[in-house]
Amino acid sequence: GSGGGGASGGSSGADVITMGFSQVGAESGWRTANTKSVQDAAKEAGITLKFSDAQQKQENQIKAIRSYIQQRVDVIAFSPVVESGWDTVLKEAKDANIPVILTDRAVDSPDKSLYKTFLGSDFVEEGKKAGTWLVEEYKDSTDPVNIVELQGTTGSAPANDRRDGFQEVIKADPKFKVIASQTGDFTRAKGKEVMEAFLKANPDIDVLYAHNDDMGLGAIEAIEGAGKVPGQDIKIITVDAVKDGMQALADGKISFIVECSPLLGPQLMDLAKKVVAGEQVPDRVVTEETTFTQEQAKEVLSTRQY
Ligand code: GYE
Repeated sequence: GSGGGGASGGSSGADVITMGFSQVGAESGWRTANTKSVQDAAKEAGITLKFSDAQQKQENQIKAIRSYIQQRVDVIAFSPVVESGWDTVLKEAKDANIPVILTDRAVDSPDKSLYKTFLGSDFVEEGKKAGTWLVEEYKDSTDPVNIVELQGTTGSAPANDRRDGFQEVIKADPKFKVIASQTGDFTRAKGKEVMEAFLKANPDIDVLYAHNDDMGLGAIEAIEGAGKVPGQDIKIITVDAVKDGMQALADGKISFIVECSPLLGPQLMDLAKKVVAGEQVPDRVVTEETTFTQEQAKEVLSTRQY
């Protein structure tokens, strides 16, 4: 595929497609499952994958994208670690006639012509689902509900949107108070560390809202370390529904999980083939997702793929 002189990124007809993929990192169980999905799907689709891991750093992603442009891959796909600051490099790809597909996370570039499509979850919707569960859970109580929030990576689409969606739902009732909110960078280690600080500063926490399972799992260690019972003394809501999260949910330590599917690989490869062939694709492809209670987690745990 690469090296040819065709109008769109150098691919011509029957050639094998080469995709340059810049992954965020390996920060969570979700990310590990997402990487595997992309790699497996590329193999399955006969697409040559050039893969790089940016270790949660935007500068590394920009470098990777520039190198894919230089190598004249047929299509670039990436999961932008943060929303802002992509216009320049996306313009470079566009000028080189290499189509770009956003996967998993969005960018805030006003110029939508800088990428072909965006495949991934509706993170605002996920935040709303988390808030809706909470409102229902406390519907019979008038006491204040003290919430602490472990946010995802600062400036990332899922952190911004999961915060906003949740706020939008809980703000209707002033009894819900977010008493502390800080980033845990989507990792277990940071989730634990920040939760320890939350527990020291706030003796009366009712609920933890963690933007992903991994931070919630780290926080569980902190809660247990402080002599409290996760799921009882402190109710925990998380997002993702990876295996370890679902296990903690089935065990009663997590109270509710909003699903976010990392299995984007097959759809990504389909979109890539169409984009390289010059076919029209929808500018937004939203992943289908559900939610899980403790009972539901027990039922589906054994069949969970990731
Ligand atoms: O929820 C989190 C990961 O961007 C949807 O990134 C993804 C998020 C996911 O680190 O676990």
